[in-house]
Amino acid sequence: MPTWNEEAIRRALKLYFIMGSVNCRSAAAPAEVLREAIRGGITLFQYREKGAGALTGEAMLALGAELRDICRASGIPFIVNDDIELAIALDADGIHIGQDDAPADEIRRRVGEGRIVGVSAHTIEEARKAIADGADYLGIGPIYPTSSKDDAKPVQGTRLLEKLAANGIRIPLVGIGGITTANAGEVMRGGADGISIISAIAAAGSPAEAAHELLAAVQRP
Ligand code: TZP
Ligand code: MG
Repeated sequence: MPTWNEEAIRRALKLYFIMGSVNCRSAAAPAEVLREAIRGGITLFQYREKGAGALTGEAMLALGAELRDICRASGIPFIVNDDIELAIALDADGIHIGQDDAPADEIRRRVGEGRIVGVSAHTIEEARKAIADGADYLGIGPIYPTSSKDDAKPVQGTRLLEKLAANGIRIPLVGIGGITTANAGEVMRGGADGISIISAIAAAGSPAEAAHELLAAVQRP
């Protein structure tokens, strides 16, 4: 298993694509959307099988294995959202957890050393706690309004990103929520190492073109 030092994680966070079957346009197969997104230049992928109509059980596992294999073939790290058993079953490169899940140190013990553990944080206190618990990176948001998460917290712009920087907090950070080519530069200037995206890639007419444009926006903030 590769070692994930801080710099490798920072680089991987640049264009972090998150997707499950419910995020794809109805006619588009998730595997094809992921292949296109990789072609467009995504640097990290998270399998997030959540929301109304999401797959469960064997079907969720089978799609996860298909998406993992696509990532492996292209050297893109594969992260699983929330589900420890699924992350282990898929031999994922990492897991992303929220504030309703167990603390990062407990999650790391359960998924095993060598896997990336990312944590969503909405306040500086949550960020400090996640860092103390050994998180590898933090997801900060929602930065802008999003319709991809039913229980999203209030929109906060780039305020928390800026507050973390002002407090000397240097853990790798990725912004999330409503990010598009039009506002990606603002997120990067706010102090993020990268952007995480669901709909601006998954629901795009061309996920490859969308990813390509987002990567350009991240690289020239
Ligand atoms: N967590 C905070 S906002 C969000 C998640 C999973 C959804 C982001 O999706 P989109 O479509 O990029 O706004
Ligand atoms: Mg959760």
